[in-house]
Amino acid sequence: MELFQKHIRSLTVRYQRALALYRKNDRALEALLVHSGCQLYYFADDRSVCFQAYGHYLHWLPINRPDQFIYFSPGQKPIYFQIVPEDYWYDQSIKNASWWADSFQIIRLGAVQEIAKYLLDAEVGYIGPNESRAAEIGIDKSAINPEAIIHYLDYQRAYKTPYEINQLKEANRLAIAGHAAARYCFLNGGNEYQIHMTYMEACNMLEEESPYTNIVALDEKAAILHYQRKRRNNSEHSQVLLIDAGCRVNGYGSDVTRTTVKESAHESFKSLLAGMEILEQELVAMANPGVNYPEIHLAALYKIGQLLIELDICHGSAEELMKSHVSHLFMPHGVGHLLGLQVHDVGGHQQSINGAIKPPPSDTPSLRNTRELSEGMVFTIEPGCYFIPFLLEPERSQERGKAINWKLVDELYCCGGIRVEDNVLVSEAGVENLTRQFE
Ligand SMILES: [Mn+2]
Repeated sequence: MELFQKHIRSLTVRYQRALALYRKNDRALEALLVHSGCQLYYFADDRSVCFQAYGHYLHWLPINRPDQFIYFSPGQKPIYFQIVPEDYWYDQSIKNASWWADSFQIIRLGAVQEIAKYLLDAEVGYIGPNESRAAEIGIDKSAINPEAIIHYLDYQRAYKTPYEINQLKEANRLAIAGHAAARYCFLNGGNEYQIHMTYMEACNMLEEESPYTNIVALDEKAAILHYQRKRRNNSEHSQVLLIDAGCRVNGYGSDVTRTTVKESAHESFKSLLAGMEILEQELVAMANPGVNYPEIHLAALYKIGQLLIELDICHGSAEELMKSHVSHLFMPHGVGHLLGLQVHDVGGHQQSINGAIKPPPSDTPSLRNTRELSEGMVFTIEPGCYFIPFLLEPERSQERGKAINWKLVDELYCCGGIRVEDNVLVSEAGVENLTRQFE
């Protein structure tokens, strides 16, 4: 697979630059060892925690397994230290597919400690989640996750190679098949559990293979942003489904949310959903090179204010609702985040390779992306509008609560809320919606 080879070549250039940046007490590093991570266990138990390999390791290799290592040294083919312990409790075999395996010199070992003899006297840095593992291999403490290198790598992760974009597209194609099946299940009376299982089956996916825990919320539960349960009770009278669910392909996750209503749902809520669908696509169209991501966030709040006024859910002007933060009560999260090997990908607040941070606006501390958009970036656009009693009720007796039509809000609490989320690529041509192209 030529695209993967090109991807590895791009990574090679990045890692060379990252190494060039590092110099501490006049010492340079000659090589980097990138670790997938260690298997974790629950306290006082032999049951293991579901393993998720570290992002910078997955960037090189689509093998989601503990204690695998990439050894990068400039001018040398990257080495994959493939650790395959002898074990009859678990399947430890790893199948090397030529499309990725050809890009590495593969050294198969039975135990992590055997790596040490390959490192010899080289000054090797360690990139990974487990310091004690690094120490076992003989890495100097000062060379574990050197800040300058991590900042550089985190920052660059936002720019996807054509190989990565292909993985993200495929992850979207699969997710859309799942969303279509979930919608059908809901319209035919399925409960949260059944909708969840239908989604998983349509994506041909196990829970541990999914990029994040599916959010499958009916009616009032749609107002809980990360609602994590799956109710099995009778749901034939449910009016609203909010499902936030993705798929993972070679480590790359999609992150897609759809809201569906039945014909019999509250008229105002149906209009709100129609408005949110349009609004979301307007926001996607804004995502051009040179735009600061927080501008899209502010536009979302403004447009939601307009929509709430148009539908008589709020009174006044969109400017007033922004100023009084009433809009924020209806969308209390950021409009999206960087996407890739992690669903909330790294480097969202970083402004440069040296780690300078631009924090999110103080009224939306959960905005996970404050970067300026440029070609190759992939992120989500996910405006939402919710009826959250916890946020709205205290305003009933307050001055700014006068801007809210409480009679209508009381009727809409049972509908929960709306979120519409697509995955977006900034391309040469401007914007590419990685999600809607499969619908
Ligand atoms: Mn998301």
